[in-house]
Amino acid sequence: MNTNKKDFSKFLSFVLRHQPETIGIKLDEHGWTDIQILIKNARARGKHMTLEAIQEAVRISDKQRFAISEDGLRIRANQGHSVKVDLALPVVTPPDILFHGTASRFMQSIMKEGLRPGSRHHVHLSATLQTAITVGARHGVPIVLRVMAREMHEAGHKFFLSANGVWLCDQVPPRYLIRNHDDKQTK
Ligand code: HQG
Repeated sequence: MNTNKKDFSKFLSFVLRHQPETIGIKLDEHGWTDIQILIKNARARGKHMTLEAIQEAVRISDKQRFAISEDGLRIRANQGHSVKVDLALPVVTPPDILFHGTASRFMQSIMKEGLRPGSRHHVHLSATLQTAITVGARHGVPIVLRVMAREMHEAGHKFFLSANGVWLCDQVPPRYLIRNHDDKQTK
């Protein structure tokens, strides 16, 4: 993706996940916003935007970050929000193991407190080791944790699966976390 397209996608993430008010748009309770109002308000604030550019950003997003409603009129981010929205995601039984990629400097705190959502709504977990390594590398030297998802599920923790395949849960207590030691072999 070229820099312009990346910036455009980051801008969409910013207003659809974190600060819709900066361009005067509102998200409904499920995170949707009207595409024409988004375009109009972005333009009024000097951010050039067209329907075609939005449709392309949705289509080429490497992680399928956005969804357009079936009627084509609204858009939302599939996950990653800090603003309060209810994505109305189904509760799903997780696989036995999920992965969480983080950075080595967070490990001490994570092994003490468990995984916390921080500024986001949920803790984000990956289905594959490789994805977790990529997520962790965003923060520094990547470390991968194995999450005993099935055991958590059996103990009553809820798991949700976003439309773009990210596993979400409220928190992960430390007893369900195991350091994965194969990180380097898969690179
Ligand atoms: C860490 C990207 C200290 C956590 C990715 C992570 C993902 C703790 C950081 C999505 C902690 C939060 C989310 C504790 C958790 N003490 N640190 N107790 N508990 N942490 O970016 O999971 O490109 O909010 O390990 O692909 O890295 O945005 O979450 O390192 O799916 O679409 O606190 O963001 O997708 O960082 O990434 P983030 P994340 P997008």
